[in-house]
Amino acid sequence: MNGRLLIVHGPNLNLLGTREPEIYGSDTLEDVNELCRSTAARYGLEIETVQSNHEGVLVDAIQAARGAVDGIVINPAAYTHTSVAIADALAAVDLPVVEVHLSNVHAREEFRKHSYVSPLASAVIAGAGITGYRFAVEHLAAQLRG
Ligand code: DHK
Repeated sequence: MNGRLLIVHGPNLNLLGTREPEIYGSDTLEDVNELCRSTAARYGLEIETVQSNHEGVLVDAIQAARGAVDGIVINPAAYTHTSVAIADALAAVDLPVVEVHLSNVHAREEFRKHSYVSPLASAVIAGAGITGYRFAVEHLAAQLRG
């Protein structure tokens, strides 16, 4: 299978590895990207990745995904709970989306339980740590295979 996935990382995920490791683990963002890359390769898929701390940059990256990739894995991080703009961009590009959270957002503060992205996602994975990204890529690969 040939195809491409876009892996989108929201704000503060550039600090993975040093940021609250008891919540987010000790793997770095590069470790996450490498896991996505190696998992995707098993299915003949390539990945592109983007991380930004800026909402508009993430919106631009999602818009650019239309016609360029076959699916999106996104951890919108804090924008999960606040961003109508990111949700609207995901709806606009009409691609399969998997939402990933490293932590179990449902076992944390009340405000983390609401996601603007979840209604648009074909799967939502939370609390599996970095392995959640592997599950997300595998799920999209299965979906794309039909
Ligand atoms: C990452 C963040 O930065 C938080 O703002 C979210 C998410 C949870 C995660 O678990 O990966 O609330």
